[in-house]
Amino acid sequence: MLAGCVEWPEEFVSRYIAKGYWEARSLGGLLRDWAREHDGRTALVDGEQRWTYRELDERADRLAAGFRNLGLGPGDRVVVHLPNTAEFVAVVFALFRLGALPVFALPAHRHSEISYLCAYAQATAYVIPDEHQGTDFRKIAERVLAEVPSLREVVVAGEPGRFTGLDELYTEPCRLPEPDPGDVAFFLLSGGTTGLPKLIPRTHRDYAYNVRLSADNAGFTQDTTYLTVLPAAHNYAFGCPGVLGALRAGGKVVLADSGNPDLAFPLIEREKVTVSALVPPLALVWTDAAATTRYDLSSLELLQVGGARFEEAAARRMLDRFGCVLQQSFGMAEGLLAQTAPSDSEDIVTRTQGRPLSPDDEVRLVDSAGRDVAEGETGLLLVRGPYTLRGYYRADEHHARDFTQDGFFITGDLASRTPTGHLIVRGRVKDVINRGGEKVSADEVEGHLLAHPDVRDVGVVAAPDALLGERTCAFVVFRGRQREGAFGELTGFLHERGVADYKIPDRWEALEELPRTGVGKADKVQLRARAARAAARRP
Ligand code: J2J
Repeated sequence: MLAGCVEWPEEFVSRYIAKGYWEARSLGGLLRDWAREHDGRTALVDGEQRWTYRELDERADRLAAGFRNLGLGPGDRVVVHLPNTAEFVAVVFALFRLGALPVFALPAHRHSEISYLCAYAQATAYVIPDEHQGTDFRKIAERVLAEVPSLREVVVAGEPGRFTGLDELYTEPCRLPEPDPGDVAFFLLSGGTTGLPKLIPRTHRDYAYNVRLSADNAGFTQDTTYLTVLPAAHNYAFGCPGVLGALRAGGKVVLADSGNPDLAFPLIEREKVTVSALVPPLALVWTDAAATTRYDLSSLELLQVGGARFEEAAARRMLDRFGCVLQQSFGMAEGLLAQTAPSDSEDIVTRTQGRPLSPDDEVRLVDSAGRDVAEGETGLLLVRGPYTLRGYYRADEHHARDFTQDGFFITGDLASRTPTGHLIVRGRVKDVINRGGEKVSADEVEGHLLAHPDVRDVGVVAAPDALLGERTCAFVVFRGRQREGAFGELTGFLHERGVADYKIPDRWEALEELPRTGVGKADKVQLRARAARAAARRP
């Protein structure tokens, strides 16, 4: 396995293979099988572009050869920062075939995140669109290129400027050895447990299993049309079952740039979409918009909702409005995936986040002393299994904080379990704000703010919010007197540092001092209570 990654112990490897969970096929090889089986059927729809399975397969081969000509090879890290486009799918499969390792950045990321990711991964290449939603990604690339010594190539989908155009890369396919299915295929970005976001290595065989389990659970077939409105580079939309699940089944993937009903609903009608995956705020927006829409949404059979807590009342409203199957999803880029099943009762799908998908997902709920809690009680969720990581990439010094000695991943989530084995997410102990499914690491935002000369101390916490579930609230202690317009200036400062928009605090408050715990750390329990009171006063 790639240096810097933690392998499953041998007894687990043999068990997962013996039980048929892990197959001897790489992700790039799987696309070859799917293309052979589904050949002339439509695989991808992106605006007016339509690619068949054969076309996607050929493009992946020709691009793989192009990346090789650029000097990339097995094990090289490539930060892929593309929006939901057909090119995204072709690029990642090309890299899979070459054995180069895509690192999935989200479209909302900016210079700060990309620079961090490229340096952390020691990336040799960075793949971008020319421009997306008003941002020139080539400018991000210029800055990152100047800062990260390992970075050699920037590849641009669209107008390349001084860089290499993606279209120029397509060339005669060449024979490439199939990567070892047990090796890392790509990296996902962690939503954060503690500290800065970390990289999650996913292997070909563990991820293929994840896709197979979730596609089977959701009942994907050749007749599935999956609408991708969340970022395809996020685990949920990529492979739970998402884009890969639909391709595996021989279905059709429709790529959309956002979940805005003005864009999504006409696509549902035009492409006869049968399934899509949403985060809770988007589910609320869709439920409202569906009441008055003139578009025909009757093709929808299944709506998945996950990424953050989905209130029972909202779930029931959604069921009533759409009259299709609702599936709750509690997943994480680190692995574990719990989902309700289409055959579950209305109570189960509106009140729980479903059951772990593999019979070999070992889930423990423990108290602060690490003992299993009683049936029905809430505990810290630990997990070990055939598609859950055994260690973050190059994170030796934090390993003991994120994993138990016997290899359980400490998720930082609090959950309880019903007698039927369904999980209910109750909260979390990790220092992350879950802003409607988008994860904001408090440490990361605090670090940026502390870099401002006027800021002496800062504490970033979640405040409750009706639409997003949570919003980000920053408590700031200024050096000297707070200047007029100070919060506007801090917002501008974060923008200048290239921090993604969704991480900019929604609320600000100045304090003389931060409340402290007995050991002198910022008392986040008190700060959260304060943020909640403020939110109740001015929603
Ligand atoms: C409460 N919290 C949830 C839920 C995730 C499917 C769905 C989501 C993700 C995802 C994913 C939640 N209720 N239903 O990868 O495949 C919070 C938990 C979890 C963290 C993981 C998938 N579903 N969460 O959201 O890696 O705190 O993955 O640990 O972005 O989101 O975040 P992420």
